[in-house]
Amino acid sequence: MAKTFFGGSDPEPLPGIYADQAGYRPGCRKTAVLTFPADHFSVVNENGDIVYEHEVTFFGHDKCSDDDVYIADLTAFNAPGTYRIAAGGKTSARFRIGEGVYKNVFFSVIKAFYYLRCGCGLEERHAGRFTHAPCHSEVAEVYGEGTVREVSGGWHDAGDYGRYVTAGACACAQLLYAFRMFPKAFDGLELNIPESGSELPDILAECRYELEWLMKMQKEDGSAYHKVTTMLHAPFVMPEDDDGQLYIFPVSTSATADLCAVCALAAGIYEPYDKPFAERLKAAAGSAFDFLESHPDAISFRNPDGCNTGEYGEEDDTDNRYWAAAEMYALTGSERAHAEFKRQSEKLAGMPTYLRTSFGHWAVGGFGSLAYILTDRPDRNETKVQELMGFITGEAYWLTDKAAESGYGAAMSDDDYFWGSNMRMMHNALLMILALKFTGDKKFARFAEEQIHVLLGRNPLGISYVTGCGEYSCNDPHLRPAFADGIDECIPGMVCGGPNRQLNDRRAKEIIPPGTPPMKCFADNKDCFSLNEVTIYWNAAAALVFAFLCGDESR
Ligand code: 9MR
Ligand code: ZN
Repeated sequence: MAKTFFGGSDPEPLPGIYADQAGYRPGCRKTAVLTFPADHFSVVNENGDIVYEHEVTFFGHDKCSDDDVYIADLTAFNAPGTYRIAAGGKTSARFRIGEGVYKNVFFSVIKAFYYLRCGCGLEERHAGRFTHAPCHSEVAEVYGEGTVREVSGGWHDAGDYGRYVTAGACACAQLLYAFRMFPKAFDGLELNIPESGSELPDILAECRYELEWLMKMQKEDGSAYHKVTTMLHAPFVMPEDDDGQLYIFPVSTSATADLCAVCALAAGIYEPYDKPFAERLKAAAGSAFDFLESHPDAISFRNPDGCNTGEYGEEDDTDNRYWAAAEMYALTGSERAHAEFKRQSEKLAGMPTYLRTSFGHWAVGGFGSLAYILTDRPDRNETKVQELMGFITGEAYWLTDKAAESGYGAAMSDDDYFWGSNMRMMHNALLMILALKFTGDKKFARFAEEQIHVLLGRNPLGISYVTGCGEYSCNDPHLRPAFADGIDECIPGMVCGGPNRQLNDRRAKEIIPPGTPPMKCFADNKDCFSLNEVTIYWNAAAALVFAFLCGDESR
């Protein structure tokens, strides 16, 4: 069982040698971090034999953790196996060296979506011990109207049981792009889900579960309801025991645009496998697009009084419309969609560049840029494509500098440690992966992989932020079924939010002492929802990076 780690004010449970607990691939750079001085380190195998020795080098002071960092560089050691690093009488957590070291964690972060399915039961043959009865399958009341609709299905968003259109569209898009860009990673990836064994790749079956729900959230006029949740977050009960009244909350243009975008993207991807489904997706995207066109002003969503579930409110929807237009253009090649893409691009030109390079959940323009860059429509504007690739590559260069300055190799600065910082770190990795594709510069591959090392344990708390993945991994996330099921081990493959210097929940403020360095503002404590909750769009962001590591041969 994974050891519970409380972080914050608790004494440091680990010895100060921090490695990626999944491990490292032969031929790749392999470093672990020591937070104490030592002359030499050893790599020790499972029999306790020393198989490699090398000197430790002093990196310097690391700002985000306030640690003095020393590096154990074992790049030259490539023999596959299971090891620990030893230095100064201390040893690291276990890790592996081998080609397939990310395979299990890649599988787990994707299987996690199945565990988050809503509106069905999870059966033992697919879910092992983590079963539950069907949940949230009753009709929901349209808030303010009193009518009801059937909107069952989709994934629970997170540790709560809400289902939110923008968040869901974004997570689904990440997975679909992972499949589109790195199909090799999904070759033979059997998820053991109810749909397994059909012609449709399992990853697409899992995404379809969400897409079917998203289409239920679309109104007859093409617009999309923002979310379906209870009025207040449920207590820590199993999903089938959450019996609060379900409400469907009002339409927003960000939800409508994101639904349009992801359905258009999906229509192209499912077309070779399931034409009728692709047609339905295309029709849904088309009617959402029509709605947006006839409603040029943003319709924003705000939680009504008395509702405390996720808001995902966005005042401005330019980046959402930009994404929708780009996907519609890529799917249909229509002049109308292209013109709309140009219009939204011009609007974004007067706004910060990150709006065209971000991948969710509050800024989705990166998907729009990617859709435009990846399309092979002959009339696309090549100058625009170069410009967009330039934005992404420019950011990626800046990120590699950041990573090089960090003792832990994280392409992150103090300000990046906010709610869901692991998503920021994974998005940064994605920008570097895209820059690798655009430029062929191999240093991007190396720095992208460094972000995974940080996620999986080479960090100042020595914790793997993915449940069930690593000897010292998060095990107590803010995830309702993980507690209500009475099983000590958490459902595996859940990516926790990560360090958050803003400490946005009461418990985090109580247990993390003032002045704690940003990269240490974390506790694996279920009450600290602003630190260790899980969400579909954090998992999906990590899945994309793992797909690169498992499916890209260009390194
Ligand atoms: O991930 C969201 C984060 O960026 C916001 O700062 C935070 C507060 O608005 O909300 C997070 O999203 C949560 C959502 O509102 C409800 N489901 C759980 C999400 C993750 O904590
Ligand atoms: Zn449910």
